[in-house]
Amino acid sequence: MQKILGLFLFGIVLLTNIEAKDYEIKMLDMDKKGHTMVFDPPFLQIQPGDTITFIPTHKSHFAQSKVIPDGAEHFLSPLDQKTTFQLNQEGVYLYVCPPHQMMNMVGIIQVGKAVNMQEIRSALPKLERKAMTNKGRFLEYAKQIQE
Ligand SMILES: [Cu+2]
Repeated sequence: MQKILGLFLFGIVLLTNIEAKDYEIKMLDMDKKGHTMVFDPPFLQIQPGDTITFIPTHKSHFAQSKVIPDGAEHFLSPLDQKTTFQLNQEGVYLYVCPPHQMMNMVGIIQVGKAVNMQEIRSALPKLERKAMTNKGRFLEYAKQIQE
């Protein structure tokens, strides 16, 4: 009986590991559609425990979280370095590329359910105001959030 239980638990651990996924986000001077200073993809929906990896395809970019769910940890990738973060806390994360925030190089990650929409709604217009070019991106990406 104990053996069976052991196998069962081992199976659950395996299953959990298989199901956690990694998502790559490229940091680009220009994407295929001609968008300048852009994360690709700029919006992701993932599950708690999944990881995101920022890929420095082009130089002089990095990623920094700006608004995160309660209890979550902020992330900050070093300049020009491939970096992976695990997002365990459910909710919506807003992040930017600090050197190109004026060009609205920004992104959104939804982890599980969008539990912090009130905070996100008030933060989006404030972050948008920092953009001198590529205006409206944050609001456009936010349309993909599943509520
Ligand atoms: Cu950048």
